[in-house]
Amino acid sequence: MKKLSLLGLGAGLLAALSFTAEPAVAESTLDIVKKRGHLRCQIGTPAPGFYNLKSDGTWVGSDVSVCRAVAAAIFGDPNKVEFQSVTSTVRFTALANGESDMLSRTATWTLFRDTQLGLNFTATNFYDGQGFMVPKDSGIKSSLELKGATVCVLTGTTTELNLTDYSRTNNLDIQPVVFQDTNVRNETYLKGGCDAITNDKSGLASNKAGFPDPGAHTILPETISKEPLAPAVRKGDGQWYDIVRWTVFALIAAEEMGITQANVDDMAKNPPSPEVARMLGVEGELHKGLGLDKSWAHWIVKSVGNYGEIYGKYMGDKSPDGIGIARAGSQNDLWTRGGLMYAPPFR
Ligand SMILES: N[C@@H](CCC(=O)N[C@@H](CS)C(=O)NCC(=O)O)C(=O)O
Repeated sequence: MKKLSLLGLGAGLLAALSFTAEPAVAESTLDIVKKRGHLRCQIGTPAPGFYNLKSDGTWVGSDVSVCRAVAAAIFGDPNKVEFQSVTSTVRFTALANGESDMLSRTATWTLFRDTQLGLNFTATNFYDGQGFMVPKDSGIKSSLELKGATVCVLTGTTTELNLTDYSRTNNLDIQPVVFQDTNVRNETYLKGGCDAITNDKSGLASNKAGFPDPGAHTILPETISKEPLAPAVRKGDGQWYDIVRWTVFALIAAEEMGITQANVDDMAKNPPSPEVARMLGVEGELHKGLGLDKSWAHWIVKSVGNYGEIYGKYMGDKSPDGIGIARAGSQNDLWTRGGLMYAPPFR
């Protein structure tokens, strides 16, 4: 009897082994992307800072730059991307269904999303938190004054869930006014259809920057949640997960090592340190595990710059495309300056 059940266990193990071995022979996401000739990257509907559509039809922004960086890592060309602009409501199903290869659109990394939607979040590229914005002439100075207020919010978001938590915790009896479309939500707020708007604070800065009179609105001081925003991939392809994750790390590490879009060619010719040499593919074989060319990280920085350059262009206040969020000393600064941006070693 004992022997039999052990045999049974052995057969079960064998069956399990042959089953788990199957995905290894299936075509990898990297192969599919290479064969197709471009990356399919999901972003949001136009929002300054993250993913903005220029009048000539090109997408720009910090989340857009991550898509371009992954394309550069694979093809050496940041333009080999098909951008899929989707709303918050459908984003996760569209990725899980295989309509896109990755998602890079202000998506908060949570336990539920990371484990129950067929997705994996890769690496946080913006630490955010939820806040409220009100018309300046309302005189409201704190979100704790929003008792009984109507608040415009997007559905399918952590924003909607946090709003309910915050209202319950503080007995505010807030009345959510729920939208699927960012533009309709913004228009409703601007017409006075709700007392406040709630969003990630970077999202509020983005919304404000797009309003006809940005100075007429105030972002209230409270931050009511943690919103680590991170690109996500479909579960089940570890190499693809690593490619997207290490693309984000390459952007951060490049800033830490002082590698910029302007100096990356010189750095590769004359690396100032062994780690720069390894990262830029001049020494070692680090690219092999990713299945990419040895110049993958060089191509990334050459194409989109390092993390700080991207931040300065799109999230900061030093360029016309920026949305004016100060970085110095914030969570989005490098760890060497007191922030949370930290990449594991390139070795
Ligand atoms: N971080 C939150 C909120 C995401 C969110 O809705 N972000 C806004 C930022 S402005 C957005 O994407 N709006 C555009 C859209 O929904 O297409 C989440 O992951 O649920």
